[in-house]
Amino acid sequence: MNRFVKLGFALSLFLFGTGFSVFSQNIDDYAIIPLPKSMVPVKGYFVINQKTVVAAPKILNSDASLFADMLKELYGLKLNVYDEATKINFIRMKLNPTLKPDAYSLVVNASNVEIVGGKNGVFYGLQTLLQLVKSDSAGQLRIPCVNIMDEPRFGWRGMHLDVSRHFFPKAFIKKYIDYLAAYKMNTFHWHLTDDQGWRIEIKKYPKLTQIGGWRKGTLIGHSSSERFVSDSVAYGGFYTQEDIREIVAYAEARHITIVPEIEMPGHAMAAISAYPFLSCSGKQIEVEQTWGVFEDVFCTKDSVFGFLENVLTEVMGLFPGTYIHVGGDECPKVAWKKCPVCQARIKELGLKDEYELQSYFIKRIEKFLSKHNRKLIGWDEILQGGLSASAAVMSWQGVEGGIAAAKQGNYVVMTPGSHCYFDHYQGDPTNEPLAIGGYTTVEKVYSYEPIPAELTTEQQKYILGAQGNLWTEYVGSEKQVEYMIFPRMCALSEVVWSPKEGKNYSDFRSRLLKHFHLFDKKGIHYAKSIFEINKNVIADTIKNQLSLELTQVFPSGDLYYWIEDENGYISERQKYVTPIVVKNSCTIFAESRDDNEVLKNYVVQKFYLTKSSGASVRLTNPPSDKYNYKSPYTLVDGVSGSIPWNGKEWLGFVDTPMEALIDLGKVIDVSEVLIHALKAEASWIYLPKVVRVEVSVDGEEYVKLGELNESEITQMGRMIKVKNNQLKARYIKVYVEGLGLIGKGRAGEGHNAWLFISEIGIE
Ligand code: TNX
Repeated sequence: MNRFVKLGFALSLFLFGTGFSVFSQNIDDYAIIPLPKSMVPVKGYFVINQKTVVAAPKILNSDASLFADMLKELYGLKLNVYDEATKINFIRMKLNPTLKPDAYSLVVNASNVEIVGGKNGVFYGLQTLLQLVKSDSAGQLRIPCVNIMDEPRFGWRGMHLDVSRHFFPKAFIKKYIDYLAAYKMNTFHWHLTDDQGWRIEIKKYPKLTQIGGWRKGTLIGHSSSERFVSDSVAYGGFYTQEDIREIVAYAEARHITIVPEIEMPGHAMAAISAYPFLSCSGKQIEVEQTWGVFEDVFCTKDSVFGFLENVLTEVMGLFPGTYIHVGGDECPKVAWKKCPVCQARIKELGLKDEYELQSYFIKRIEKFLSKHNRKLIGWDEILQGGLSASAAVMSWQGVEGGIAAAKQGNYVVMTPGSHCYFDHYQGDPTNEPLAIGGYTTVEKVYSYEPIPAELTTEQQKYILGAQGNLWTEYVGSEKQVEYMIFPRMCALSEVVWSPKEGKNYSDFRSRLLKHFHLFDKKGIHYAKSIFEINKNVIADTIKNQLSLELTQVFPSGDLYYWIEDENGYISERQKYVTPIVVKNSCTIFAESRDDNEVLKNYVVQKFYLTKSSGASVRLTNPPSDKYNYKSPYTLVDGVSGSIPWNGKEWLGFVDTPMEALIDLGKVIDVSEVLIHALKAEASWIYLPKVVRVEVSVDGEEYVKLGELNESEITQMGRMIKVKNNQLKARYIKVYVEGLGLIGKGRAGEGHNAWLFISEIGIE
C-alpha cells in the first residue's frame, strides 16, 4: 500500500469514526514537501500561543532558535527557547544519536509537540513542523495532530548555483541556503569560477578577483543570435574570505555542506586574464563577456599545478566539507595540441592523446586533494582517459557517465540535463522569460528516478543522490534565480528525499499549491508555469480564417481574454469559450485566475495579419522532420517566429529549397511578399541565397513578381521583401533557396546551412 493510500485510509477512518463536525482536519493540512516516509494524521490540533515554549538541550539550541526566528518571520509570533520543557504547551526537541543522522520522528498532539532526531534530523523535523503551521481565520496558529517517522532516500540532496556568469551578493546566498534548507536539501554546490568571472578571494593571488572578478560588459540577448552585442557595462563582484567563512557557518547551522567548485582545466578565462602565464600561449586575454565554450584553458605545465595547489590550499582552508569540485567539463584541446610543453608531457608520460592529458591533469589534482584528506568531484568528462577510484562524478551530459562511473566503482551524483537543469525553460518558451533553451517542466523533474535501471543492486550503492543545477547565463537577477528554482526544487526534493513508491505527481501538485501560499508569504518570486495557458493558432484554410485556441492543463478553472487592436483600443475582458477568431492584426491577452488569486497566469499572442493569413498553402518539399511543427500552416498563421527561436514557430529546411504555393481563394491586388527568415549562424541557420516570387491569376501562367540575390537578401536581414507594382493574382509561388554548403571559417563549416522560415505575408 503506498503512503497516499495509507494516509487517505487513516483519514477516512477518522471521518467515519467521528463525523465531519468533530474532525475538521483535512488532507490539505498535511501538505508536506518532500513527502515524509510515513505519516499518520491524528484528530485535533496543537495551538501555538505566546506561552508556548520551545524546549531544546544546549546542543540543539541553534536549531531551536532558527525555528523560533522563522516562526516569527512568517507569523509574527516570537516564542521563547528554554533548556527544559514546561508541563504542557511546549515544542520539545531531543537528540537521539542512535538514529540515522538525517532521521527524525515528529509527534504532534493537542498539548505538545515532540521531535526526536539524529544529528540533522531534529532540524528536518522542525522544517516539517513549519510547513504544518496554519494561521486560521481567527488568526490563531494551529498545527494539525500527526505522527511522522521520516528519513531521506538519498544522502546527496544537492542544489547548485553559478555565481560566475552572474554574481549574487552574500545576503542572497544566505537566502538561497534558507530555500534549500526549507526543503531538506543538504548540499550547496557553489560554482565560484568560470570564464566570465572569478568570485572567490585568494590571498596569494589577489589579481584573481581584482582583474578576474570583473568583465567589461555582458552579452545582450541570447548567444544564439546572429551577432554578439555587449552592453559595455562593467560587471563583477566577489566574496572575500571573510564572506565565505560567514556563509559556510550559515550553511552549517542549516545542516548544509557547501561544495565549492574551482573550474579546471577549461572554463578558466577569468583566471588567465588575471595571470596570463596560466595558459599555453601566455597571451593577455580578457574576462569573457559572452557564453559558451572557449579555447583558452589552463596549460599542463608544472607552474600551473603549483598555482592550482596554492589556490586549492586556501579553498580547503575555507570549506570544511569532504568534496572539492574541480569542474573538468568542456575543455577544448586546441591549445594543448599546439603547445610544446603539453605535447612534451604527452610524450614523456606515454599518453595516447590530449584526452589522456586531461585525465593526467585531473588525477594529479586528485592526488593533491587526497593528500589533504579531501575527495575530488568533477563533471562527467573527468571519466575521459580514465579516473582514479576515489574520485566522484557528476553525471550531467545524460545518465551514461553516471552509469559508467558506478559500474567501475566511482561514486556518482546524478544531474542529467534532461531533468535537473533548472536553467532550462519550464514551460512553452513563448510564455516564459528568456532562458538558455531546453524544456524541463516541474512534472518532468518530479518524474526523475536517480537510480538507472542498468545498475545492479551492488552498483546502485554508488549513486549518492541527485542535484539541480542553476547556471546563470540568462539569470541576471535574484528574482530570476527564485523563478528558476521554485517550484522545480520542490519537485526535486521529493525525488531525493521521499520513498520512490509513494510518488504521485497529481498529489504532489495539490500539496504544491499550499506551498505557493508560503512562497507568497516569504515574498518569493516563483514560476506559475504549471498553470500555463497553452496557445494554439489554428489556420483554417477552408474558411480562410485564423483563430487562437487556449487550453490549460491545470487547474481546470475559467479563462478570460481581451484584445488590443492595432490602434491600441482594448476590448472588454470576456470569458473564453471557443477559439477566438482573429480578424485583424492584434494582440490577444488571456488570463486564468481563481478566487484567491493564487492560480493566476497570463499569456500574450501577437498577430500580424496580411492577405495570406489563413490562406491555403502547399509545400513542394516537406521541411525536415525536426522542424516541421504544423507544416505548412505555420507559414500563414499570422505569427512571426520569436527570437531566440524555438522549434514551434519555424519550418526548417536543410537539403532542399522551400517552395510554397499559396492560393488566396480569389484574384486580388498583390504588390509585396514578405518572407520572415531566421539568421542564427551559431546554430548553422543562415539567410537564403535566392528568393523568387511568381504570381498567377489562373494557376497556370505565372509572371515574376520579383527575385532577390544573396547580397540583396543580406542587406534586408530577416524580413525579406519582394516588391513590385500592383499585380492581379490568386496564386503565389514563393521559392527560397538556402545558402548551401557553409564556407570556411563560418559556424558549421563544411555542412549544409539550415534555412528557417516562419511566415509568408502578402500585401
Ligand atoms: C554546460 S553543465 C556547462 C556550463 C553551462 C551549462 C548551461 C556543465 C558541466 N557545463 O558551463 O553553464 O551547460 O546549461
